Amino acid sequence: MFASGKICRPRRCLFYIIVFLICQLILVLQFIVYKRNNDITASKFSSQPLHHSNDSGIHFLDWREFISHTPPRSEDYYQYNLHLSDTLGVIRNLPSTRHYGCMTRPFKLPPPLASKVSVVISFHNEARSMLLRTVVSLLRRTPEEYLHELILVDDGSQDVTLLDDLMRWMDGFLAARRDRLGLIFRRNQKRMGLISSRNRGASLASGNYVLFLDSHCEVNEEWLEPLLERLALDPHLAVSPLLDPIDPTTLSYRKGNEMLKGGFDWSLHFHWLKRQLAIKELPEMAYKSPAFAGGVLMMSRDWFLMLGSFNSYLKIWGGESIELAIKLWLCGGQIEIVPCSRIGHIFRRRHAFDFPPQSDQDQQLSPAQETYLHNSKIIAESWLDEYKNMFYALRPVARRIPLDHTYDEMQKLRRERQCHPFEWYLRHVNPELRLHFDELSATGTLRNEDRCLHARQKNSQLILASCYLSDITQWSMLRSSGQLSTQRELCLGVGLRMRITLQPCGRNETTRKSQRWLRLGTHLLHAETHLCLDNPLKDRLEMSTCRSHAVSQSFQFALEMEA
Ligand code: LR7
Ligand code: MN
Repeated sequence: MFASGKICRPRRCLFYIIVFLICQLILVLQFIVYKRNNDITASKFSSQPLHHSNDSGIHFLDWREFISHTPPRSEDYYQYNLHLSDTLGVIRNLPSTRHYGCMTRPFKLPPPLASKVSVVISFHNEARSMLLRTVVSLLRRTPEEYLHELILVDDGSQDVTLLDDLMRWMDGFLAARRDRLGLIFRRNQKRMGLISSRNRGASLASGNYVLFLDSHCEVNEEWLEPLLERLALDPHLAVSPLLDPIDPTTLSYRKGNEMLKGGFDWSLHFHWLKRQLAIKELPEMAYKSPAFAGGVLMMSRDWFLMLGSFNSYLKIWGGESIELAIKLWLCGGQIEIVPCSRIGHIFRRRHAFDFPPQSDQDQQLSPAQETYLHNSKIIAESWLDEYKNMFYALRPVARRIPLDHTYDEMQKLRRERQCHPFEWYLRHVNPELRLHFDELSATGTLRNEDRCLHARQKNSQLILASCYLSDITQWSMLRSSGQLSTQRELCLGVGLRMRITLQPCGRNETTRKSQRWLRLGTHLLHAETHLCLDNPLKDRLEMSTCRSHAVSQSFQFALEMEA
């Protein structure tokens, strides 16, 4: 048409072309501005402040300025890469780690007015850039109509101006949205620990749900919707998202494992347990879990308060989510992990803070050990009933840790809410932890020198692996009947050519006889063959003639039951 010169004369054509090009340019510019504001990626550091003043002309803090007030500290102080965190910007794109199935279906959302969420974050000595990224990821990736308020509790951080600066920064960042979002800032003049701080935050919450979050997290796209969908089904349910690990050195965001459930062992340490898929169950479906995925959880605020919040006798750090999990299950609640909801968390290799020494600090324990034992002892005494002996047997030093209160309150709660005994939890929720105590003579890991007996999940093979004392998947049990079994009800026997076998534990006389072991000091003698369990090559069990001083024939259980 241009060539013919009939429809469009050359000057007019030129005009059209210029208009067309200008439109294109505007589109490109809009796209660039959009990218700058929304997607500051790890590789593309932004030099652009997000907001630094509002219409009233008041000067608000620019995020770079906010971060620049970070007091100089060594890397050890935070236990993650501070420099990288500072250069990463306030938000970055995260890889989508959840299952494809989560993206292809809409979530059934409850009405926003009855599903307002209060997010509680307690922090102690967190780097400014890290805290900011946690907060901004929440603000950007949470539907406004559900995010009711943010409650930030500064637990006595050394950076004393942080909270004030953060308030100023948030005012600028939120601009007009400031009126629609509740912001509560509190500072503990004296450090109280995360458990009391979270309780303090929750007591101020006015939303329908409370969510507790660490201060070095990044929530991923559409993290809240799958949780809300589940919570709407049952007012007594509590949910955890699936945690995606963020590397403390590279800050790279990886995919968390959706085949794990939360659990704990008898020393009351957190453990992951294997999740088994039921027939027709898809990996992305929400699943029941004996404990939360770490300390991130969301539940009805009223239900949380009714259960007495986190046990306020627990000190500083540790055990509170296990305690809440036990009391929740026993008193009529349930826990689910929801793999369609993803939150990234920096798993630090060691604590980034000190534990204050106890008033009557045990000289043989570090303050961190003593605090954890103190908290575990409270859980054992409040909830474990007769099974608390299992805890004391594994942690005998806990017996001498003084507690400054009695358990009347918890017993009252248990009575009032007609909570089940702990036995119920073992039977219905956490059978992995269940053992038949009456019949047991010894249990725990079975150790020969520095190796421990381990039953491989895949082919039920017995191997010797390094010892993780509290890994319950490595626990063996010696019953009073002489049967020596692994956690999954398989018993050790001796088969053809004196080979050690793992077979289903026999109930009849004949199989029982071939599965009977006797103890001669630390030796394990097979009753039928009169041979001893031996580990001559350090990686394979064999049967051989008993030799009284052979180290390779000496096996110790972590836990001997009292006769
Ligand atoms: O004295 C303190 N006061 C605090 O406010 C000590 C810590 N804290 C804050 C701290 O800044 C952080 O935000 O408490 C939070 C947890 O402390 P971390 O991150 O140093 O320890 P952690 O990651 O090992 O925490 C895990 O165990 C804790 C036991 O009390 C809590 O249950 C945490 O929630 C738990 N974190 C996770 O499981 C990661 C998932 C959370 C998310 C998202
Ligand atoms: Mn953490």
